[in-house]
Amino acid sequence: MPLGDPAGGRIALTIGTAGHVDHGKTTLVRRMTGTDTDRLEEEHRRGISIVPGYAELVLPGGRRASLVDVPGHERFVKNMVSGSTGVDAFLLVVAADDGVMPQTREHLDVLRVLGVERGVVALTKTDAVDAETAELATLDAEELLESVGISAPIIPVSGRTGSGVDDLLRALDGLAAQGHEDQVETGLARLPVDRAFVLKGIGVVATGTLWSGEIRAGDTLHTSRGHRPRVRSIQNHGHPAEVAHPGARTALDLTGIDASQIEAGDVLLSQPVPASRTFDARLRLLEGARPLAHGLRVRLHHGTRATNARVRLSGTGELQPGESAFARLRPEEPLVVLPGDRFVVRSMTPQVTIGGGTVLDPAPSGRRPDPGWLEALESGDVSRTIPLVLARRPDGSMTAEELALAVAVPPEKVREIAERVPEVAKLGDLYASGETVGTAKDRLLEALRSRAKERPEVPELSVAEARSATGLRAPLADALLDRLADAEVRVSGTGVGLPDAGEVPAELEEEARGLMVKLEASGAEPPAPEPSPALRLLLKRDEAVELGGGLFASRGAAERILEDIKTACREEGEISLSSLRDRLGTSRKYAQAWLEFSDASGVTSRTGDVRVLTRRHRQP
Ligand SMILES: Nc1nc2c(ncn2[C@@H]2O[C@H](COP(=O)(O)OP(=O)(O)OP(=O)(O)O)[C@@H](O)[C@H]2O)c(=O)[nH]1
Ligand SMILES: [Mg+2]
Repeated sequence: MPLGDPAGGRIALTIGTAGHVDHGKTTLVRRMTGTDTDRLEEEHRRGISIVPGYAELVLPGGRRASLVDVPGHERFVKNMVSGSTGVDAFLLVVAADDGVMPQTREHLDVLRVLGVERGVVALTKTDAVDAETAELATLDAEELLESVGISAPIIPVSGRTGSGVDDLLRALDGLAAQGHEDQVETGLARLPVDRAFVLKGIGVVATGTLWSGEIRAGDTLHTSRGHRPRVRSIQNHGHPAEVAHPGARTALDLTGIDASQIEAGDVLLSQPVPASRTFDARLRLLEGARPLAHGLRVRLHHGTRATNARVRLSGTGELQPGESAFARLRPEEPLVVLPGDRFVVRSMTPQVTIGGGTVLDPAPSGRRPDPGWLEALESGDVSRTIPLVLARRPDGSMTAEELALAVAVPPEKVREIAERVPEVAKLGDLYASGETVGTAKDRLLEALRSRAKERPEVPELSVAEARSATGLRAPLADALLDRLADAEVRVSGTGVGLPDAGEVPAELEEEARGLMVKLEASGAEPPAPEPSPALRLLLKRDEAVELGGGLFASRGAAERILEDIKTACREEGEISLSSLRDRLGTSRKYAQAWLEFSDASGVTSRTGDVRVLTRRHRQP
């Protein structure tokens, strides 16, 4: 950043030139900035501009503007469109000796389609014409502006002599004082790449005009193709900079990416945004265009990318000139589009600008556009659209940042609105449809109630079971459990239950006591009770043990028999099935069950036909 820069490195305005070939755009830019925006040898040789060129303009009030000088030749309108994305205001150049020509009109169309409706007209080459010719050209320009409903001052200048240039600079300063177009600060940094190349000794460099957000040295960015380059350093209009601000002509020195992995047309993002294979939009046809039929293929320009796309119109078979409709666009190459983004549409043959539009839904569901939904999105009423966005993701949830991108408002605004809108539930950092969350909660409580009924002795669901009972995806389910914990449910180390789940119903307690008496009384011949809540309660409390073969004993009886077995082994050195049978005065079946239990408890181990004490039980 240059020393003493009052704007702190910020660009007050990004201005795009426009105008017919040879009308004097580059000459005027050079006159105002001292920068020759025709960098290519071929441009010098042919005397025309081919690719957009960039210059920094310090305005009389000290504000800084970024100037994009576009080519006027009809063959390079595609480059003009790419250069004009991210522009706030136009500098329409009309040569006094030539008047309004086809690309004067087409460039203005492109700018209008991109939503750039303020600017100034420079009537240049006034040094080369008489007053009458200049007057005619002025009338021509006035008529053009009027025909498209744009008002802008028309300032006579000469790029050759410099006359009128001060007036022009003052007019541009007036625009800069108004600042940028209302840019939605969604918090996302987005840089459509217009050049990517390898600079010897530096590495991969990508350049473009930063659309939104900020990029800092050290940031890791995301490309639409999933690469994650890191920003080693930044230049703004050739000055080293710590941070790139919106509107700035930015060059990024990147690491972690090969030159083959990034190209003009890509976009660099501060967070990953899925590229759209199809999107829904409001599509407008220019007044002078031919009617557009449903299903037609067009050339779609978005950011610095141009691709073929199929247009499906909604509610009409043919779009008339000057009219608009909802449409679904299916680009041949996936595009990173966000709500509110503008795009330009050109016909395939002849290649002329026929219209453009505004992206409404970058990830539409359903087979055809849903007009009710698109109208809601278009209304910009986020208290209406946020609940709709969430309701369209019945299993899911979104963060404020994700919602911000979906409805094109800043995340703070999402938080503020979501707070007030009853259809939106907030769980931790996640937002979800109130209805989804309500249903999930009902499902969970129902599952807990039925578990308590079926298994009153262990009336809990594991956390995994509780999650799946909600029907929500894990992060949202966990957030819901968190929210309900301590009030509506009890979450403990053992699982999730209803708050009163710790208390065992009195009848069950009584039944368990009765069963316990039975187990105690049966001594060496344990019963085989039906599996019941009472039995499971005793097992859970470790008051009863399972011997195998469906036999259950009280813990006390089991300990006594194990002691007996230990004593026998210590006396005899070993114990056999028949000796235990005689000792307990029972049948082979029970003796066998006890020996197996003793083995399972680690008291004995089997060697041949007999059991011996395990090492740990050899000493009393
Ligand atoms: N007499 C006169 N000639 C001019 C003036 N401005 C530009 N020219 C001449 O017009 C020709 C085209 O000028 P450029 O500035 O390259 O025109 P351009 O609009 O940038 O052309 P493209 O970028 O190819 O569309 C050059 O020969 C210039 O010298 C002017 O104010 N007076
Ligand atoms: Mg030029």
